[in-house]
Amino acid sequence: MESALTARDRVGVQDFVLLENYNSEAAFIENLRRRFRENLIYTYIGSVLVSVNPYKELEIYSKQQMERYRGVSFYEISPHIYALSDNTYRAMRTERKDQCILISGESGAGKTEASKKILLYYAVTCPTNNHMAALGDCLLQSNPVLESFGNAKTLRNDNSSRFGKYMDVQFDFRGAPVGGHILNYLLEKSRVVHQNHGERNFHIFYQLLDGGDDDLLITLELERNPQTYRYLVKGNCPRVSSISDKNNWKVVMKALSVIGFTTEEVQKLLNIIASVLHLGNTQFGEGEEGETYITTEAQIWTLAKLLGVDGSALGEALTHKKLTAKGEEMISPLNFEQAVSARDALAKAVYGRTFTWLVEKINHSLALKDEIYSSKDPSLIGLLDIYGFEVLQHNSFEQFCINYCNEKLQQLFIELTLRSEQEEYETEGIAWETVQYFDNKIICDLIEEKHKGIISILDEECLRPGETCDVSFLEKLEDTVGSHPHFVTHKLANGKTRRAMSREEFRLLHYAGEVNYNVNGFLDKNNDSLNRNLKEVMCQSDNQILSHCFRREEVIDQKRPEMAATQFKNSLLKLMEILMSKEPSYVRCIKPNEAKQPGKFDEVLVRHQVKYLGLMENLRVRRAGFAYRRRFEAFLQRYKPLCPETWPNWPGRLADGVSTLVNHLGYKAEEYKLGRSKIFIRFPKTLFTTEDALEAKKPEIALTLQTSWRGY
Ligand code: AD9
Ligand code: MG
Repeated sequence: MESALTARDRVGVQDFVLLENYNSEAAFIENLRRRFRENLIYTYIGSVLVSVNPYKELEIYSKQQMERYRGVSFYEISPHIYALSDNTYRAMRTERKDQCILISGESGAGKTEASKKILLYYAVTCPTNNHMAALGDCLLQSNPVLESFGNAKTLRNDNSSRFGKYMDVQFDFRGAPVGGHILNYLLEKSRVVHQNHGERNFHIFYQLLDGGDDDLLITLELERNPQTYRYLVKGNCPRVSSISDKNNWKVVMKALSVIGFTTEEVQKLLNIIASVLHLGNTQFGEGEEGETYITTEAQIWTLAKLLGVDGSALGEALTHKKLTAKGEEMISPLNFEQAVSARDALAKAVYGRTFTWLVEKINHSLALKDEIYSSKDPSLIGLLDIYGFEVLQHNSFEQFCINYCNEKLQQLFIELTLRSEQEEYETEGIAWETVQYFDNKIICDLIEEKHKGIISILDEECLRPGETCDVSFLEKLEDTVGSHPHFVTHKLANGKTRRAMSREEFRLLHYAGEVNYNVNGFLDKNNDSLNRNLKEVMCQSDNQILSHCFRREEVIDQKRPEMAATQFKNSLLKLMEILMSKEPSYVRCIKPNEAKQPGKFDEVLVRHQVKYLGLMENLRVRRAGFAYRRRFEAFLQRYKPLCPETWPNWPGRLADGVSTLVNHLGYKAEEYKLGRSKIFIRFPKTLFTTEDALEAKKPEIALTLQTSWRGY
């Protein structure tokens, strides 16, 4: 039999707190690498689960595996996303406190896959409620729908989430899932009209063209070839080898019907998707006097039919804008660029609002229906799967928002892990030792502070009358936050120019690394406005989805809605409140290589993520005092065979039993402390020695102990 030591050498430790050299990043990464090589993709840092994307199907997600983890203590068997799911569920049930699972990591690291596995675990293992038997299905089926409309192939991930998602699962008093609710965050709408090379638009477009039957495509007046559509050709990437658009189309159509979309609603939804494609093919010409006209007349009629609006009004609204000056309405023609941008703005608005409608509609199906349940306060588990930190060749407004969101989550992580660690020491009556860590609050403030932060400056610039442009925004930033230690532009303090940066960029020194943002398009994207006459046309649509999305009040109400970045900021602040009110668990996902390949562990890439996810700090905090902690009963139960006085049973107080046991084992005073309900052990070595003693005693006591917690 392989000795315990060699097993540890081969597969590493299953909890980083057990690393002898917990301050060494090299040891940390070596442990990850060993485990990854053995297909052991999960490792703990205390209660945090670190997951490395295997980029291959592992046979660890079966129903039998789910059963293995049900009700079993977190540390007794190998780390798993199911262990974390189960632990969270039990904490919700026993402590009657709402929980949330925060999944973070960069694009392609496995966040969405992790969230789906958690949801599946609950759908399969939780008791079902006869009234609500279909709810688990609805919960699960919401994923393919939202992925179809909200995910896309990017250079980093073939199925990249282009929106943030927070989902609450509600449980009744028996622990059966009875309801759900989704909050969505900032869909990357710019993708509807533009994609970078090698990337695609949202999956649904390709699914419809590949999977929709001939009759459907005829009705929608669509060609099968995606390359026919200007909104689909930009990335020059109509097919993705890892994706079957045809099969996924079937999956999505089925999912829509399970969730409760009627045939009519699906038809209306598809009309909208098709209309976006036709909109992209609507082209303009320039007349002799600079006026713009539509060169694709026939397209406009198809488009109007699909959008359920009047064709000539639509044509007029795409080429003219309506202004109100001194109480009088005036129509003024758009120039070529303005018409193109009005068309693109309409496509983005139509798609973006339809996506929000989809989420609302799904929420409607997931809502607690039965009064019995809504009258009682249900318990919740929230799942957060939000876009990961992103650094592209060219970073724009979207990356700015995504990375800001990751800063906020990191801040929450720091606050909550430190806070909970501190609280645990306090409740157990053990002195707390301070750990140095980088607090990224300074970067969050730089972005979000009222009046002085980047978002406020951006808003001001959007609202300032007169000539404003992206570059004037950059100048304003330089004036206001130019001296901030996390902000850099091409201007050096000595008045010289930093050559490596263009005059259109600013750089933020994020907690996760440096990112250069190009200000081109910032104002437009933040403004996110649609000409009033386009809104007027749209709110008269006889497509119910669109008339729901474009309200009359919006046209009548002249008050300017919040700008995009401020809206996002406010929704994130609300999200932080929601998360702060719950007991958090963390999944920290790591991407092993850029090539999306199995078996490849790129050390530089992994090291970078370990750094910016703050895993070393997390480990240091966890190890600040004690490497290992267990409740008295768990500790005694496991090690009692090692002491004649505690074996087979200790009749007295648990704390005395543990004390007797560790005295017998020869623990020195500096090696451990007894809290109120837990034993804290300072060094992993102490525990390894105890584990080895238990291993040696196994044949003698003929015990069927659980698998050793430390090996696998
Ligand atoms: V993004 O920020 O939305 O761009 P995610 O969500 O972090 O990103 P995702 O979960 O989509 O990444 O994972 C990317 C791909 O990695 C998946 O499509 C799978 O092919 C692969 N993956 C991720 N996790 C697992 C896993 N546990 N087992 C097998 C996996 N494959
Ligand atoms: Mg994702």
